[in-house]
Order: sequence, then C-alpha cells, then structure tokens
Amino acid sequence: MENKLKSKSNHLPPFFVEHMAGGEQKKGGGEQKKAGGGGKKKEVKKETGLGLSFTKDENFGEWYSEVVVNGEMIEYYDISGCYILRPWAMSIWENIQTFFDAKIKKMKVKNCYFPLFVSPGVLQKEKDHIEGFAPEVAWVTKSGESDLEVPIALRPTSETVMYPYYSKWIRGHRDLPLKLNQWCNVVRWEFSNPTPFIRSREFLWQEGHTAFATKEEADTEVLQILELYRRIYEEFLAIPVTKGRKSELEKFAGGLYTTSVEAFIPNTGRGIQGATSHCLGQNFAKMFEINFENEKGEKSMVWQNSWAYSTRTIGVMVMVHGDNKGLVLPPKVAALQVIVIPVPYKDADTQGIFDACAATVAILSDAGIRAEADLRENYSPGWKYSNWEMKGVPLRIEIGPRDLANNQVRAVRRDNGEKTDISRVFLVEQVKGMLEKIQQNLFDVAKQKRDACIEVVKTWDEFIKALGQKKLILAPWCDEEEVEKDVKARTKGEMGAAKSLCTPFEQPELPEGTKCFASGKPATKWTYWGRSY
Ligand code: 86X
Repeated sequence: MENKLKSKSNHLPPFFVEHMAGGEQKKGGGEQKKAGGGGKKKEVKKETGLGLSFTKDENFGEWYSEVVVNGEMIEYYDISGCYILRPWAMSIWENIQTFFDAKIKKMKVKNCYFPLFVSPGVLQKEKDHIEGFAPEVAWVTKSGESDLEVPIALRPTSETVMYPYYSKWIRGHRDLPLKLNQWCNVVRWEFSNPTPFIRSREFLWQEGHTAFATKEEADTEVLQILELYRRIYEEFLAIPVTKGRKSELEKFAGGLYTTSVEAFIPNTGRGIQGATSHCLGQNFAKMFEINFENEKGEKSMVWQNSWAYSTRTIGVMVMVHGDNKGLVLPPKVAALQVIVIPVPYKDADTQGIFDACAATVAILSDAGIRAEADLRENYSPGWKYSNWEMKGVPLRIEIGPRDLANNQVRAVRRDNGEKTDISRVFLVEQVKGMLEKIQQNLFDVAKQKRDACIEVVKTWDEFIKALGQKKLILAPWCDEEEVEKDVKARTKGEMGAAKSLCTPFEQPELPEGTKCFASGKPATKWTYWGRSY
C-alpha cells in the first residue's frame, strides 16, 4: 500500500509529499499490525489449526486486533488511532442506528448537523469544562502552505458549538422543549493505547442535546434515553449492562449528574462505559445564557440534557462474543444472518445443489431474513466454513447431495456449533426460530460469564483480592469523593487504578450499620468498582 501511495506522490502538493515519508507511528498502530504473518505467528497458526494466531484467553489484546481485521470489520490505517470501518462493521452500526433513530424520533427529537470545525473562541467559551480535555483537542493550522490566521479546532464534542444557537433559538416557553440530535464523527487526540472501536482518535456517535422548561422533564428524558441504550446493548448486541449513576468524580464535570450503562469484559476484568445520558442541570444555560420567558412572563433558565453512544458499542460486542474462530455476531445486528454453502460431491448433481442454494436464499430473503449463498467455485466448502465463521455469521446452511435427495438442508449455529437438519417445508419458521435462539443464547452466556465475575466485598482486603482476580466488584461505599480519590491512589499501578464504575439503580439491601469498604465510615450505597477502559 505504501508503494501505491508513493507512486501517486507526483500528483500531490509538496505538503503531502513531505509528510508521507514517516507520519507519527505509535505502538499498536498500523505498522506493528502489518508485521502479521511473521514467522512466529504462522507457527502458532499451524499448531492450533485455527484461522487466528492468538487465542482469546492467552493473548486477548492480540486476539482482538487480529479478529477485527480478519473478520473484515477494520482495516488499519497509516495514522495511529485511526481505523477504516469496513462494510461489515458499518452495517452493524447502521442496524443499531436504525433502531435508535426511530425511537428518538418518536420522542420528538429532530436530527440536525452542526459543523465539524470550531473556532478557538467558541471552543473555550466554557473554560472549566474544556480545561482538562485541552490536550486532546486537534487543530487545523494550515491551508495549503500558508498558516491560518486563526487555527481551527475539530469538535471533540459539540456543547460549545451548539449552545450559542440554543441561546438564540430559545426565546419563550413555546420554543421548549428543544430536542436535537446529530449523527456525526468527533475527534479526540488520545495518547493512551489506541484500540479499534474502543479508543480511537476519530469515532462515530450520536449526540443528543435537549433543553426543557423544567427539571422534571429533563430527569424523565435522561432515563428514557438510558433505557434505549440498555436495549441497544441487551436486545441488539446481546450484552448485559448495568444501569446506574456515576460518582461525583466520574460524572461529566460540566453537568449535574451522569447516568450510564456499564458493560464488563471478563477476559481483561475491565468495566467499560457503554453509553451515557447526562442531566446538565442549568450549568450550560448560565454560561451560554439560554433563557426563556415562562408562562408568567418571568425570565427563567432552561434545564438541559446530553446523551451519546458511539461505535465503541461494536468493540464491546466483539470482545464479549468473539471466540477462537473469530467474530460471533448477534443475528439482530449482523449484516448477514444466514450464509448458504453448496457442498458438491464428485459425481453428484452439482447444478441441482447450486440451484437449491439459490432457492433457499430466495425463500429466506422473501421472509425478511438476511441471507446469501457463497457460490464461489475457487474455494472449497471447508475454506468457506472457516471464512464465514471468522466473519461471525450466526447461521450456516449447508446443502449437499444427501440434503438435496431428502429435501432438507443442514443448519450449523455459529454460537455453539450445533447442527440441525431442516426439512425444506419448514425452512423459514425453523431458521427464524434458530436465529432467535442464537440471539437469546448469546445474551444468556454473556450474562452468565459476567455474573460469574461479580464479587461482593465488604472490606479493603477482600477488595484488593477481588481486584487481583479481575472481578467486577460490588462494594458498600460512603459515597465521598475523597475516599474514591484514595481508592484510586492506593490501587495505582501498571494495570491502571481501580475506580467506581456506577452505583446501580437496582440496589441490593444495605443492612443497617454496613461500613464503607474503603473508609470504614457508614456506607450509604452499593457501588460497582473495578479497572476500566
Ligand atoms: C465530555 C460530554 C457529553 C455530549 C457526552 O458525554 C454526551 C454527548 N457531550 C462529553 N467530554 C468533553 O466534554 C470533552 C471536551 C473536550 Cl474539549 C475534549 F477534547 C474531549 C472531551 N471528552 C469528553
């Protein structure tokens, strides 16, 4: 690829040519991964007989990098932390987008689009909130060879871009509520280990920004949106999540309170924030003067929310369900739900088999099932099996001479390898049933694994032990900021510090006299703790 780029260099302006030789390349970027296929890796591959050179349990990080590439979700790019989203990944994004977009439209949220570029003045309008993030802001400083008079930032999030216009557009109570959403990319120049989908320097998300006359309306919406996020994870991606509230230390500092859905990756023992729904209170209304005249003719400030989920969802899905054969896609989000593969045999009726495959796809497609046949003649059935297993297609249908003779097909589940012979008479209903079973089983297995990692602790010693065992820790807490800072300080190390993940809305009983695991003071709630992404 590099050569191709270079050969084009004579058509490019000097700026590009100068910069093409060696951009920034950090560990974990494209360069490193291109080293794939190296001697050592290949050996492992041969030994295990798998399409992957690393196993999920033995080297999770390398397994993940390999599975997103070999599963054709991601292609590495020559800028560290930036990744190409291939159609296989994009269609998953579109499937959850279709669900969420329809749901928020029912809530009367309107889509819009604000510019990617932010002037320095606007970006810094809200200094306190920006300050800690400043190192992550990426800037455009040139056009062609000349320096811009004023550098321009790329949006890391759009509060400061949008809220000046909320101030302009909201005058009276009839202008409320104002509920806008945008589907867009954002740029955050992260420095800690970039990971496809999970932590990338550019990512796709939706950001919703709403303004209400009353706090009650805002509070209600925060939870409605959070429920949609839960459904994306649990019903679409088949990933169990916990709904809860963030601690004062972990909440969005610019807001009043933050709610989130939290997922867990058993292999690394890390929690991961799946999506957030914030009540911003009136903080931004004050700063941006977002006022309205209420029914009594008095000037009041709006109550605001903001909420987002990103392409990180896809990374969590890969980490939770993927196995040593590759991706495992939940049927509800998979671009392809069924792959039909002909299994011709020497002197058998090859044309008949191919026709049966095409007919099977036609019947399934008519029934609204996403199905295709792999009729390529230059690959063996075995090779095709591995290939579609790597890509995670939920159900494989094989059609060979025996199936043709018996007017049946053989279905093989990606999640558990189970094989079933299906009479063609019941094809659609059986396949539908199996896809539902796969969807449910993926969730059940993921929940079982997640739950097996939960450890309830009461004391600091138990906490440290559980942390060492990569557990998702539920502990009674006094809910004091200083105590959380202390927990972070006392657990600092190579693996990263432990922090609170969320205080679940569903609280187990807290017996009178229960003490905080970290401070010994009276506990006021149960909170999840652990290392996190
Ligand atoms: C926080 C807050 C909020 C709208 C959401 O979580 C939902 C959607 N935004 C985002 N955040 C920043 O404010 C931020 C700001 C800058 Cl300047 C930055 F470089 C990175 C940031 N990351 C997160």
